[in-house]
Amino acid sequence: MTERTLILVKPDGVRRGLSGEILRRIEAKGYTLVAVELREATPELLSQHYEEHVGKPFYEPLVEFMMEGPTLAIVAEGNAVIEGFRSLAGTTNPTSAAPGTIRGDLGRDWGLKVMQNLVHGSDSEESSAREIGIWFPNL
Ligand code: IDP
Ligand code: MG
Repeated sequence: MTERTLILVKPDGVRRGLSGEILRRIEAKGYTLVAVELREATPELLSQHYEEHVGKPFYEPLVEFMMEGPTLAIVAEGNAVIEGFRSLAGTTNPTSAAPGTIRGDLGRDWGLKVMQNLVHGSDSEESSAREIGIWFPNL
């Protein structure tokens, strides 16, 4: 089966009206959309999704941020899509993310406890299988 990844347009991206621009970049790159759904994250879902960050200083602010509004959950498909989308997204910190990337072009530091950086993308085949199972158990 072709590789799949879980992408989230986080609440800052949806609120700022950037869902379409982010979907456009995924499609323009050539990846196929498998699922696209506007969702309200719950603390239970987020503790599974961000399992590796539970207990870190930015964990509570991260959960609060992810519940500020709806998130656009996306599954995209294509060869090497996991690495390819991480490359489109840019590095975690939007201040230093390269121009040309989603975070580099559209994100900035807002002086908050958690970095608002518009998107999430799975970082490995293991994470993508786990995260797609959390957000889209029927896929
Ligand atoms: P990633 O989203 O680039 O994979 P992760 O290290 O998995 O980055 O962190 C998850 C999310 O937590 C980030 O996207 C960002 O919103 C937030 N975050 C990560 N590290 C920090 C930090 O040091 N300070 C504040 N927020 C952070
Ligand atoms: Mg991550």
